[in-house]
Amino acid sequence: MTQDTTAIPSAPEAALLTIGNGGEWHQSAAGHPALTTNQGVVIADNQNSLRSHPQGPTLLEDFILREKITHFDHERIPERIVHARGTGAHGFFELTHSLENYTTAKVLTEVGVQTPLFARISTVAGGSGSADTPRDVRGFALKFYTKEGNWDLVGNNIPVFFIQDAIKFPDLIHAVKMEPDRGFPQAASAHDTFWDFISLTPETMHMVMWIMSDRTLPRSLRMIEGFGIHSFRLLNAAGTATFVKFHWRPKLGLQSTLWDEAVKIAGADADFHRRDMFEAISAGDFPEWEFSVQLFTAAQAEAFPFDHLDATKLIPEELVPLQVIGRFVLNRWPDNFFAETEQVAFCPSHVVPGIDFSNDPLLQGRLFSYLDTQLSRLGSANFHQIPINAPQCPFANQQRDGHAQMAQPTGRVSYEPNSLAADSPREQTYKGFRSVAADEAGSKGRIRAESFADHYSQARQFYLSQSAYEQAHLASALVFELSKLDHPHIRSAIVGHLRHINENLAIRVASGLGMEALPNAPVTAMPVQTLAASPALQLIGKMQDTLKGRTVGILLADGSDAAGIKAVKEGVAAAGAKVKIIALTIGAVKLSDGVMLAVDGQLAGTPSVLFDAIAIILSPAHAVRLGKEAAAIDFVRDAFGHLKAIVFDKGGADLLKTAGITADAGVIAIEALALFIAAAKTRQWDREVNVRTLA
Ligand code: HDD
Repeated sequence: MTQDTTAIPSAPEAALLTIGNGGEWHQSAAGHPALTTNQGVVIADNQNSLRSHPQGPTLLEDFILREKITHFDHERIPERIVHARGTGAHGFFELTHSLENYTTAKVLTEVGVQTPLFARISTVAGGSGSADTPRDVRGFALKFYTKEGNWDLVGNNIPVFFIQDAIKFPDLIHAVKMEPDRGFPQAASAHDTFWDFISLTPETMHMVMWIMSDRTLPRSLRMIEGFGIHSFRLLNAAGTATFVKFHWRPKLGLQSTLWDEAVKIAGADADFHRRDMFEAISAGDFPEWEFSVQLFTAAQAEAFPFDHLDATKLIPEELVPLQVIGRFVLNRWPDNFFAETEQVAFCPSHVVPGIDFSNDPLLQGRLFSYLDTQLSRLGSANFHQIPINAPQCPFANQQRDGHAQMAQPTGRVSYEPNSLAADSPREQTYKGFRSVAADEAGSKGRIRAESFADHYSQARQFYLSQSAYEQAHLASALVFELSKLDHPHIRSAIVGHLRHINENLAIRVASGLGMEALPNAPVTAMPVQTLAASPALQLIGKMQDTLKGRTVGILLADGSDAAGIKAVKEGVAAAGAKVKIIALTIGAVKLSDGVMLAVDGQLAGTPSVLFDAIAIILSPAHAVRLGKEAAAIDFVRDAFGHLKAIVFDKGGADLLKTAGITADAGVIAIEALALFIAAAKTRQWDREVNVRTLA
């Protein structure tokens, strides 16, 4: 028999299922609500099934057992075919500059109004249980619950895409997902089928530059940009259309990890990004993005040296500047992961009056795919009734019935027009959604526009816009990925493509792969242009001079200098970062002044990859002790190898020496703490040539 011995938990621990048609709650003596079946029958024993006698079989009659197990058996729904691994949060969008000259959409015209929003940030290739930090594009989907209906902006953290036409999407995804005969690799592009597809699909080359850059290794989901990618259209009251691209930029600036770091983070904390977001929002440290648009007319678009309807192209900021029109803030973690983050359904076809699509053939295919996928993923055409998906404005129509119908419409009328129900919903000719009245003429056919034929010029522009460090990382990433292939002809084909992007890049990659000669470059449809470099495409240049959102790990032990630790903690906190205390064991350490200091992480389980910079504050005796611990040596060596700032005291210096670390500008004695704080705001890029061979 169950006993009510515990106190009633308070929210958010309390797990009340509040569905029901009212009535009195059954209460136990201790005040808990009674445990019931889904039919509301109070359960007397939730520990034992119904058996014919103590040694006898379980009885089929046990409806309580059967209901519970049946429900459990059906708890999982199909995971998303792509973007299965995601982190979601609630927030709001606030407009700061009206676009009323361009659109009637209230979300883009009512300055100061806060529109509720739900964001989901995801990796693409891995399953829902995969790690947060593989090299991958991050999906960045926004659902604006506007007064005029839901607007979904389903973007990525990269402004271009792999392919130009949606008909290629299943092939792209089949190529990157784990290979069908062996079921691996999970969440990785470094395998033959992906690069085979890429090598045979030159339109992917621009995106390949982006995915091989550090953009696909974010330090935090709070430190990535977002892009709507496609051109959309805004439509104003006069019926005039203007093309628009959407961008959003993190207030914390951009920051990435290094590849070796990302790999080690996956082992140390597979939930690194999700945990970071959870902890930030829980601490009231709400991530924020600046929201911008690029606006241009059809006539301007005609003059671009590329076709803006081709999703493998971006519009450089130097050509069409970004206009900041608002911001959004993520300030509330979901109450329930499944109900919200898993069941949220984004569809690019969800737009509101005043926002319309363009003829981008990738977008056009997406308009079909997302609605379709929700039907199999969420199992019903009524997925819009799930609270996370329901508009936060009134909605009414004559659609009826279907699986999991939650509404109970009354009356005999379920059609329109009708003369029988005066209060039934009717179309609103002047207020409702209108499409842009575009003239469309030409010959029908399976067509790839000639204006889509240049696959290399913007790839070259991206590569040439990067700093020397970023170019080296990109080349090394290509060497790593291609080194994993079984088929040499695929490697050769990729290097051949690279020759069109930049000969030096091709040489670096070929030499990193041990190729004796450069393979031939494929024939191009048109000459490759050398476009003006666009510094806005860099990542390192977009890091901000701040420690906000960052964490410094202090490695210490019994007897560590209390004054030194206090100075580091205060200095780091003043610069806006968090501090975590790491020691050999969890619990507390006794500092030099006798004060006990609580430990946040045990050394073996809290490697330095989890921090942005480290401090080593040790007594000489403990420096000797820790010098014999592989985890301590790895702690400092990895921090050094990952180009992090390190501050040390005398004992710390001993440990650094034991680990074989030679001081440089980023390895700083505690007496120069201010230098450490400044160095911690970036990576020690100049150190890199001393710690690894870059392609
Ligand atoms: Fe997609 C999910 C982003 C092209 C088909 N996509 C999905 C998600 C994001 C993107 C962020 C996850 C949404 C969430 O968190 O639930 N997808 C993009 C971007 C693209 C893109 C930025 C190109 C610019 N996608 C694309 C194409 C197709 C799809 C061309 C199909 C023709 N995408 C899907 C999908 C998914 C999806 C299969 C899986 C789960 C879902 O839709 O809801 O329908």
